Amino acid sequence: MRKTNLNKIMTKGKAMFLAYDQGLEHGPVEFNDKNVDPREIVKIAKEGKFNAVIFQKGIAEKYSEEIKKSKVPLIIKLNGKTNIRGGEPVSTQICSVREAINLGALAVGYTIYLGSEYEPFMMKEFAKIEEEAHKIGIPVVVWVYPRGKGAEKRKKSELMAYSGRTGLEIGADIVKLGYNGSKKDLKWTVKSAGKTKVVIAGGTKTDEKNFLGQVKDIIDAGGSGIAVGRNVWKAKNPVGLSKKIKKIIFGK
Ligand code: FBP
Repeated sequence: MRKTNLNKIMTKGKAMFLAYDQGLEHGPVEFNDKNVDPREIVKIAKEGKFNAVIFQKGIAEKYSEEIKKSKVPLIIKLNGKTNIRGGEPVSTQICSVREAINLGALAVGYTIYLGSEYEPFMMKEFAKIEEEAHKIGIPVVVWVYPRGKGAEKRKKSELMAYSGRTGLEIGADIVKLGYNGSKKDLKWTVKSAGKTKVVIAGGTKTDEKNFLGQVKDIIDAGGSGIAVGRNVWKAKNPVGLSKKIKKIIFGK
């Protein structure tokens, strides 16, 4: 087992990741003429000094030249789904650890819907990925999103900390979760996640002040940063906003 090196995708335990898998998760409805082009995202990630950019394998392969040239570290999401099917949420593996590494990934990501009828299936797929990636020292990021029948019955405050703890228990290096808006809950979540780093997702586009407030909350709570998409690449000035995020996370 090789030691997992987080330094390639984090700076002293902190990170800002630019997520761009929404084309699969939500469809191009999220995009405008500019940000529909993955090259625009690579540009924002580079100029905004993100620690890494997160793509699905198709974009990683078709835009490999641009990604390599930018020198922005790459995280490849190994599972995904569209929002067309409906029903109990389930996300299936569509890329292997080996394929991701061959495409230049320095870390891999996977989503688990906690509380879904299909939770055991995703746990099992994740376990194989985690074992394979850690055997060769590749960091694993897990998106833990409570959804589906089981999650509906539980309190949001409980679920956020449970998501963080799940990341630790299943062997993720970084757990990405949705922020419920309570700083107190977020502190408990970070504590519950122990040595697993916690980053928050951005969610639907909100005003800049509100979004930067969330970034501050995660840092105040002892968390590691953000893995954000829409709030950055949908912003009027994505690079300008990235600089503000960077200042909150890294103090400069
Ligand atoms: P955002 O910052 O745009 O919310 O991105 C974070 C993310 O986890 C993406 O990686 C993913 O595509 C999307 O949210 C999933 O969205 P949803 O919450 O609708 O499933």
